[in-house]
Amino acid sequence: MLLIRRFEERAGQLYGMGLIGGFCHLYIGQEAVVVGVQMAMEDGDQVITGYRDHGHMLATGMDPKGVMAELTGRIDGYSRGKGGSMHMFSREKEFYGGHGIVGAQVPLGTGIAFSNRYRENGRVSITYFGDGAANQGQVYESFNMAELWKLPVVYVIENNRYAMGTAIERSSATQDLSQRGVSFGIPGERVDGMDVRAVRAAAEKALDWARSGKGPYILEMLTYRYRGHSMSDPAKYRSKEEVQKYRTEHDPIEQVSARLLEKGWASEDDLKEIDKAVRDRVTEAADFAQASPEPDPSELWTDVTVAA
Ligand SMILES: Cc1ncc(C[n+]2csc(CCOP(=O)(O)OP(=O)(O)O)c2C)c(N)n1
Ligand SMILES: [Mg+2]
Repeated sequence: MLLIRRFEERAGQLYGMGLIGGFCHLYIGQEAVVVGVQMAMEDGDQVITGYRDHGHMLATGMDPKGVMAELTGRIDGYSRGKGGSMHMFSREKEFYGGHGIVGAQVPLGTGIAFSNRYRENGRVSITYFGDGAANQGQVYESFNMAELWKLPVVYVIENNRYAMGTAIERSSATQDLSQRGVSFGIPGERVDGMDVRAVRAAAEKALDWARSGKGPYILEMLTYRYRGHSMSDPAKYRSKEEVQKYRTEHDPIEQVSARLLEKGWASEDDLKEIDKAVRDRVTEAADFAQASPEPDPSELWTDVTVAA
């Protein structure tokens, strides 16, 4: 969680310095979701998500150097500098993007689950999407097929209460998103997405369900993003007090630090050392990214389409 937090802070800085172009959606505040789910996963399980994807990549074990180099549009990035923040992939780590079209990853993630079922490989597709995406039609077409064919997919809805500048109360007729699968017979659960322990426990249950052939499962993670929707956000749709309240009372990392100290499992010095090690890793990634060259203009025609 700390690696994601520090990585995202640095990405925000590099963006401010003009080193990252295009879109950039930071994951700060939501770290417990991907980390708790990842802890429940087995090797070979796949992850797919939308454009707020840096945390998901780091959680799968993708190299921060390659992610940062991609953000800065360099040749050593995961998509050789041509995908940027929203379009990175790693077959090795079973990470399937990175998708800019809201909700588009849901049928794709369901398709991955179909492939798992077809091949009987025992893997589960973890398909993440937001509270805004939960109102997309394609989500419900996917739910129908997933339950009909008992596909091994866990839908993780990251409900951070806003879709760009629109609060969920203004856009959703029903706001308990864990129940969005009821008419298809898909079970769902609401989870405190700021508590990594709660996320892990719920994910273990959901993954067991899907892996044992019972079909899809929905986890609605109640979470919060501290930063703007993207790097250009007028921040007029919520109060500073609301953001502050989440930061001080629910921060996923602070919760863990406080628990470690309270139980005597770590000292202040131990925590400082962990923070330093993480900061060093992020600095190394940022230096690597800036030292990596931009792609040659001839690269414009490579890796863009795959000939059959
Ligand atoms: C089909 C489509 N419609 C609209 C947009 C513009 N858009 C980008 S992000 C976003 C909000 C989605 O919010 P949510 O699903 O809650 O995810 P979050 O950004 O909170 O992680 C919108 C409307 C888009 N990219 N694709
Ligand atoms: Mg949202």
